[in-house]
Amino acid sequence: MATINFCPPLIYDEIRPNISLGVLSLAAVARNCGHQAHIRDINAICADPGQLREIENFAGYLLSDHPDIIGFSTVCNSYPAAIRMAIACKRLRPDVYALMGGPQASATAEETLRAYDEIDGIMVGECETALKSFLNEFEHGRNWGNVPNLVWRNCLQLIRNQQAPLVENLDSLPLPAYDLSPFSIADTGGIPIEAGRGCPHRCSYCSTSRFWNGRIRMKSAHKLLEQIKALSAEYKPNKVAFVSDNFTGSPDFCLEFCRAVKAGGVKFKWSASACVDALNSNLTGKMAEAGCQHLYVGIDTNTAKVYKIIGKRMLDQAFVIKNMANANKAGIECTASFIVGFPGENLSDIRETLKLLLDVMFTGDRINIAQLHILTPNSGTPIAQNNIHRLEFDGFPPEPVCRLSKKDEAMIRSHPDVFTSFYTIRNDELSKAFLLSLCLIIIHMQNFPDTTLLLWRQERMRFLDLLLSQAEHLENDNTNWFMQNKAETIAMIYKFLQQRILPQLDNSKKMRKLLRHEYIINSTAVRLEFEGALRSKSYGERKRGVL
Ligand code: B12
Ligand code: SF4
Repeated sequence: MATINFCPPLIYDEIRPNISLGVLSLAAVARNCGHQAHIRDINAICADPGQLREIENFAGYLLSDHPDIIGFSTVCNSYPAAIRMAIACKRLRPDVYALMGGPQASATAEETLRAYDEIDGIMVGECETALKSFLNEFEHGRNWGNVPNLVWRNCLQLIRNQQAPLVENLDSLPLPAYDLSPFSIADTGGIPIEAGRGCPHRCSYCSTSRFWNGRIRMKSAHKLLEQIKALSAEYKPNKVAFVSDNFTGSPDFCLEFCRAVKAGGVKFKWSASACVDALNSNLTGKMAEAGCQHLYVGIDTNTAKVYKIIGKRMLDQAFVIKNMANANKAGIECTASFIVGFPGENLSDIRETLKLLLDVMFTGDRINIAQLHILTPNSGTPIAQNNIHRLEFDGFPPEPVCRLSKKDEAMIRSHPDVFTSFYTIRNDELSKAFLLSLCLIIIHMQNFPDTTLLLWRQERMRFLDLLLSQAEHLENDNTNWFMQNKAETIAMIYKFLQQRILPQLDNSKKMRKLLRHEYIINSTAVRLEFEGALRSKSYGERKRGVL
């Protein structure tokens, strides 16, 4: 019997219930084959995010119970930390096998093994089948050439073994080992259940299609209901967060699932991810009837030029707004995700994206959350490969959620091929500081939802131009707003709205009152997350009090 300790990816922005289904699925596989599996999740034991800067200090914890193998699950933004942890573990216990898997290690397996001798092997792609074989070889013979999906060193040579076929029927996978998670499932607010893997699209910036071999596979409606019933009985919350790349990627599956929920008479609330083009009134109506409350919707952009760069069919702006309104009318709130920073994107493209973003926030009776991200060129994606010579790194991550230490920074600079996603693609017209400032304004402006709505409805393009000019202003400001705390940033947005926008309006008395009111709510409860209590009431309810 082998013992394997799994380490989930670090979540930086806050230490929260973090259920990493990938490692729980593998832990279930290991246990079913008679091995011992533990989850060693630093997210669960680290009370102060500042401690993550010296991540090496956690090596003793990761190695507790004396495992034979330490298995790191990796995503792009915590990859330097994962590698540092692996190195620290090897220094403490040179005999432990340091194994890595997950999207980031899979995309950079050879590059990582070449750069870091301490990593013994990387298992790429879907690993339930491969892990069984690895654990078997670990016990009997260690002929690593027999283990599918493994990239490993044979003397000094790197060997990439063939990959096992994808699991044909996801229903056949064991239930993830939820019982091993150090987080209480009851605290998650929604039991995370994997609904499927893959997506029918192939967006040029996304690592998914390569990772799951360009296929979409969903569990059957029957299996999902069976798992929901079992998990709800055990863990109580009657909300489910479906985990998959694109829950609506197969509309047939989606309709079948909604039918099965209705026929089964099961009542639970759920959230999922979706593509905006699928959200017709029939589907959204059925999803809402089946209990869907929230959708995470990728919209990305709003110009033909950028759609072409992404490799997606251009969607008409009116169609996107109509589909978002369909979801809202059915009673589903949405988080809509947009991206800026594509190669060749210019200010006028960004203006179009922001126009759509603001329209989407206020489509119907409900308020939607809008996210604006800077493009991260993930390793191995077409967009990263085609722009390899335009990648730049300025010492800051492209998202505020991950704070880099000096050690991380040095690693990223030394190995751009391993840590590509920390780089941005040079844009001759728009600086990264400008794009970051814009993202920051859009994120935090949403703490003033009613003021923003009024400004957008009354002023439209004048408001948009002021937003863009404020981003330019911050671009040239020496304060690093991404390093400020949330209260300081909200105060900055308040000042911007109060001092730069309202004085330009003819009749701003009502707006001033509203802005002040929202600022007070924020100051007493800044700490609320966007998706928290501030937005828990339907927008319609609040709007009636305002307009
Ligand atoms: C749910 C989810 C989240 C949740 C995380 C919840 C959680 N604790 O896991 C939230 C919303 C918080 C989130 C945040 C982010 N996410 Co996310 N997320 C996903 C999503 C949709 C599902 C993850 C999942 O559970 N998959 C199901 C499991 C079964 O698959 P898996 O984890 O890949 O595990 C399999 C293999 O990878 C492998 N494996 C995994 N770990 C290990 C470890 C070992 C030792 C071995 C051998 C094998 C192995 O075996 C598993 C079974 O086959 C994926 C897309 C996807 N379909 O996977 C994106 C995805 C992982 N996210 C991604 C990104 C970019 C992010 C963010 C950086 C976004 C941002 N800008 O902030 C943050 C990073 C947060 C963090 N540090 O973890 C990217 C990662 C790309 C990359 N190259 O690294 C993905 C792939 C989406 C995409 N298409 O680009 N995310
Ligand atoms: S639709 Fe979403 S999950 Fe599918 S390829 Fe595009 S970005 Fe990735």
